[in-house]
Amino acid sequence: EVVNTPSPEVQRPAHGSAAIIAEIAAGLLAPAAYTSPKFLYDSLGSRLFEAICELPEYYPTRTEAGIFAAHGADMARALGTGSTLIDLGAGNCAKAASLFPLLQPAQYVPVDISRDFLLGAVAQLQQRFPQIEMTALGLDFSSGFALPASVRDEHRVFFYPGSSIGNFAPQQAITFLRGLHANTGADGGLLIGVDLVKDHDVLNAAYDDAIGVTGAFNLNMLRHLNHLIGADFDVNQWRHVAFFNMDQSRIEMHLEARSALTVRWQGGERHFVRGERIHTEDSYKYTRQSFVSLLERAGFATEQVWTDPDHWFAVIHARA
Ligand code: AVJ
Repeated sequence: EVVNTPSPEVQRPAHGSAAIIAEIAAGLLAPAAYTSPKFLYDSLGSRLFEAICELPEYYPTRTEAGIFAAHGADMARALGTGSTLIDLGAGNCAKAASLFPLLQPAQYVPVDISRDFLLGAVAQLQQRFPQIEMTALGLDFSSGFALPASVRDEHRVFFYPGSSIGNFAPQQAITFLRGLHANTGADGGLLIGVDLVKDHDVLNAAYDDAIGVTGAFNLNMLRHLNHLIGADFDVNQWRHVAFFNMDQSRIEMHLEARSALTVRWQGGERHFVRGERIHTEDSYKYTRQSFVSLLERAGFATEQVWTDPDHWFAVIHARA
């Protein structure tokens, strides 16, 4: 094992647990209960998401990887080397790492809410790529964020793969992308992955797989909530529900109470009737045109769109 390599710089967030409890409680107490999908990602949740990416039904990751493999050189030409590559929701950092040989960024800034998971991944990556300066940010960027001074401001490229933008409703996505736009200099850009509308059976299977990994991923949020807000969710009393909502062009994930029950947490409680649901995630699906126009409304000009032969997924390069 190589030891004598630079170690990545680490920024830690303040633990606003009171704010987190208030945020989660507000969702659980709403008439139609909901939670933010960011709470799917504790360390186990991040690992379950990695497992999802290997499921035959979950096409986005491998379809996008195919697009990177086929067009990575083209993307590197468009983006240029020596960039400050800011990887939003980096997770295990595998997607960015696969592009390093072509993209050759000067600085790599992975950002992820699942801090410990991220730090483990970056420590390994720094050993493989000692020449790239790495600054890991373990924070929640979903409601906007300020980049620390240690992030270079030249040639910033925001990398937002995997169609995680789909977790935002379109109007929120525009607000979020405007925030990125404000942090992208004139010489910067955006490389973003977007899942496209397709056959509904394909979509439904991707979020309700045969061996139940996505169900475990969804249910694991309850364990995470127990930890975050001192709740007493019993995972056995809930089941995973996922379906494509055509009117909204989104996959919805819910957790449904198998029987009437009461959940208690630090400072609150809620009764659920049998069949009542907690809405845990949306995953919006776009057409190529609808997403390009969304980018435009956020101030970004689309330069190039790469897709797979079936047009299931798109990777888009846009300029500020
Ligand atoms: C990480 C948000 C892109 O929406 O497909 C996978 C999360 N949820 N299976 C997605 C997810 C259920 C995923 N994103």
